[in-house]
Amino acid sequence: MLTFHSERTKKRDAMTELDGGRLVRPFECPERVDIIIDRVRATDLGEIRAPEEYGLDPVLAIHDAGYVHFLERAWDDWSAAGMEGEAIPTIWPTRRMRGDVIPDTIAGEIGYYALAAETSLCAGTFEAAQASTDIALSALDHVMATGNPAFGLCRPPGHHAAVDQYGGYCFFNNAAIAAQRALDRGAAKVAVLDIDFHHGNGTQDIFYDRDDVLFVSLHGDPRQEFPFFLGHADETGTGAGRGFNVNYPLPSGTGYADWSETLDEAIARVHRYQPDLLIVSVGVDTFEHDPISSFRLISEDFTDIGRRLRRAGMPTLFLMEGGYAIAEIGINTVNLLSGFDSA
Ligand code: SP5
Ligand code: ZN
Repeated sequence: MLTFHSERTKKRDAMTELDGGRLVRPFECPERVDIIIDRVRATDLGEIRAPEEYGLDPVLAIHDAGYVHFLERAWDDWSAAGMEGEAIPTIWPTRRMRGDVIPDTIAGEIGYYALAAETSLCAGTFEAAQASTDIALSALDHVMATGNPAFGLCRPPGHHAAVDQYGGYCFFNNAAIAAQRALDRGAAKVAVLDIDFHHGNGTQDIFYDRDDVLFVSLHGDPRQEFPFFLGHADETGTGAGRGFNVNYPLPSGTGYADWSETLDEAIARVHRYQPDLLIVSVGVDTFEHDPISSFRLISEDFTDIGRRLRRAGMPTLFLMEGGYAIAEIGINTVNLLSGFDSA
């Protein structure tokens, strides 16, 4: 399988993540990409290609223009305001306040556009987010042109990013941007299957009232796990989108027996939809040793996931999302992709 990769993704190298009341080095770090690409090479998964540049138009087809331009200038504004650390919000338009007036200074704007505080903004974030989207779109164009699968080694990830909010390490929603381009280029229906440990709140929200994108997600129950405020089983879509959103929240400690049974149900739902394209939001943070997650998949399980996805028999685009057990991230990710190729 072809992999799309860019060194530009490493322009995001934040120093800080707010974790347990301390500032730690982010779990979502540039080495993730190095380790995956080393494994792609070591296993001869296939050719590695650089992405084309698509500019901001496909990003603006999903995201709010004020949001995109905020991200473009946020680091400069934060620095110019004399802040000494990386950019972290401290107040949000929560319940009982107003969310309809956007502040015009950086300390307020950042709370308006952030959905979580663990994700610091730093120099290079915007450029890396654009590179990540270029990777997704290049991989999409390959799948659409050839019908063959492709892997977009996106970083930063995308599935938590909503129309006008970043967080959960995500800035531009790569899967949503790719799905929209596929529709704009002639696909009638796209399915997004999100197998990251965390619920893809951004992707769900973007397509919640639409029937041209089916969103199906397996994830840690939001009663216990990030992002906490979306991802319940009763979220099934609204308006035209009713019935086109499917959540499978699973308890902490879920192992592959239960997880794979749920995957088969999810694949059956996707199959009934008969999409022209399947986009898989690939997180390998379901791994037993992931430092921030609580499922119990082992490395061999990822190979089996790939095989099951292949049997679904659809044109498939894989986009990287989470996975923070750095030592095994290459093995787990490439196991999934080579399981797909070998089935
Ligand atoms: C793309 C993706 O996987 N984003 C996940 C973002 C989760 N961020 C919050 C994680 C909080 C985990 N706290 C665990 C404490 C371990 N020291
Ligand atoms: Zn995740």
